[in-house]
Amino acid sequence: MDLLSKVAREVQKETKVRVHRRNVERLISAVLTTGDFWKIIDLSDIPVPAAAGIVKKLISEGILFIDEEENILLTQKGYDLVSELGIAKVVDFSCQACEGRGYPFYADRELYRTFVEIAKERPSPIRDYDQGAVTPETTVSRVLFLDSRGDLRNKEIIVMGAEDDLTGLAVALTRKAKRVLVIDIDERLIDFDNRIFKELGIDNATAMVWDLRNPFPEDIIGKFDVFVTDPPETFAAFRAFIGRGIATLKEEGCSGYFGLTLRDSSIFRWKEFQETLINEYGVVITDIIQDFNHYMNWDYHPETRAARIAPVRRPPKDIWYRSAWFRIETLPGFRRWNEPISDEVFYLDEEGSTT
Ligand code: SPD
Repeated sequence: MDLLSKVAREVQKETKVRVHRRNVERLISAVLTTGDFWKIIDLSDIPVPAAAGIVKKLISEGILFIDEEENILLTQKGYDLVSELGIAKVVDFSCQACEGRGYPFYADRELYRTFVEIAKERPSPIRDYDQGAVTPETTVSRVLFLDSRGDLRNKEIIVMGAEDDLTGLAVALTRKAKRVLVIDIDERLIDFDNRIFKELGIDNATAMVWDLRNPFPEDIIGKFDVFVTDPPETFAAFRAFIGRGIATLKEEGCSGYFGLTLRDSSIFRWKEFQETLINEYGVVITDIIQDFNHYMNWDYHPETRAARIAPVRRPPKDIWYRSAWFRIETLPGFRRWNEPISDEVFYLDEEGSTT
């Protein structure tokens, strides 16, 4: 067995996070590109525990080392391996203007300016609910994406469990939807939205406190054209946010949007998520835009498992936490899931670490 396969196997055994040989190869590519641990994760697209495990294992194999400034670097043995295996640096030719999304936030300058101004007073992210807000550029691009796919104008839209991103507020600000309902567990965000709706005279939008672990009441089931959410990556949260989101949709041909990250879940889990969407819920994935969502760093990082298991103490400086933006559509015979969640594992499991 070659070294990369051995590292993958041992890291998987120790961390319980599923990884394969090419994850190790990609991480070495990332080290050729940056010495910053958090950017290495960003470029490797693997969960933090796996990245930390691979870096530590490659250090013990004499392939990597950490310098006094906590940069992760290749040793001479590492460079020899890179040359033997033909491992190349990570390159990125994605569009810098739209930040790789394909939906430039500046296409609606008025919305962007208004949103940025209002969001200055937003409540800060808290650890209790795994909060970590996306950039204003991301939020506005989400709205433009919805609009471009025919999922905004005169539509009834529910935004669930993701209002730290203020996507429901941004949708409401366009005044193009027929109705907007924002649901979140955090009363601070609900009060913030309701205050802005009142101040701006937006009377077709309302916000309501709800814990998504609880089933939705009947007056929410089957009443919306579009749902938007951004769950933590555990299976319980996937069901509570996305299963319940699908349950709010009126009929076939309705759509749902959500973010899924590879920083807190593996590509193996993505396969299981996708199987659940297709086989259990009866929906189809129409779009996946990788790295669409850019999250601003959160103040509680030093308290997280991610910080504890990292091979460096230096906290992230730039944006490193990103997620893909999914769009799904219901098909005839789609199933509405609205069961209670009793699972203890809601925000964190072996693959997640940033809460
Ligand atoms: N705890 C870090 C911030 C995480 C924000 N949630 C991202 C969910 C992606 N589906």
